[in-house]
Amino acid sequence: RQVTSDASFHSVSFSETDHPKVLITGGLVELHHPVFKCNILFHRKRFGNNNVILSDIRKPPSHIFHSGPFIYSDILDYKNLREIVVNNRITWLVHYSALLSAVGESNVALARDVNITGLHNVLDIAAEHGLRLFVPSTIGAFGPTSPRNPTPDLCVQRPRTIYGVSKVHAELMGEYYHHRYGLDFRCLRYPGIISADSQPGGGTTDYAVAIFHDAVKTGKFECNLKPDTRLPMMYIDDCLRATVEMMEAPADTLSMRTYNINAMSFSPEELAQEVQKQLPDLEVTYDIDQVRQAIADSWPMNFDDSNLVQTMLNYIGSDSRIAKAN
Ligand code: AKB
Repeated sequence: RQVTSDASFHSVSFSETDHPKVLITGGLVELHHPVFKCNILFHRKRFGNNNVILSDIRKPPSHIFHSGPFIYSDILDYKNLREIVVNNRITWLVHYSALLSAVGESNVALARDVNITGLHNVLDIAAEHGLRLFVPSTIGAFGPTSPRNPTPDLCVQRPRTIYGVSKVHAELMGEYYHHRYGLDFRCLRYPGIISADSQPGGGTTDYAVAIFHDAVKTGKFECNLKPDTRLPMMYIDDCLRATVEMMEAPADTLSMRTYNINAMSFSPEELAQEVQKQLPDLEVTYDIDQVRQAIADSWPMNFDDSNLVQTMLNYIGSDSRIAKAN
């Protein structure tokens, strides 16, 4: 699959009156995916500045604060979250709050609260108010007994991290609420997300973000995974495009509610070689973090996302505007 640097969309446009009102929960700093900052800017550009509300428990940096609506929201505070949804007439909820894999292992109690209790609040509020809900899952929802090369959508899922356990729980709870209460739950299992303009966020795949920062700043990079550790990765623009397309897809085109999404797989030594093509003086050394290495060794090496590809092809095929344009 080709990785694109430009997020060109399947062209669904929203009029002034039918646009979704989106609330994005979570994570301005280390609690979060590197996806976040770009996601805000991206959703705002697409749906209109005032129709995307960013929320967190932390004070946002000024460029985020001034770029559009920001609101205090604690996903562990059910009443607060509900009030925001009601007062702002939210229709779509994108739930990014989560502690990632490595940081989750260093604070299991907090990870359990944020990733599991927080999810319960979000599910109940979304079901109660008829929201469309997106919750990202991850390659970390698989474990050492899952097939690793490739990993299909449906197979054994016995992760060994609190992050992975909480994400399997999120997938199953979301699907249960869908079948039981008709909740419009949507979920993509993200690979490691690579973005040059965000900081690593407590994940196992963080090295693939850190290498760019360190290469430019110091010309040296110390990798905490073994050189041949192969993991699925995705460029941020591709991830954002896919997420919005998943949210926009008509419900009847979705054959499942939780899909793998794939782009590429590489190892630290392969990434280092590519970066060295641009910065030949970059020095790369290895100092293995045993916790992260054990996590990475239990995760997929290659992801099979053929079900998602088929669903998106059906979606595009079913859209008469696209059919006419072609
Ligand atoms: C992590 O490494 O924990 C995350 C992920 C793959 O979900 N980036």
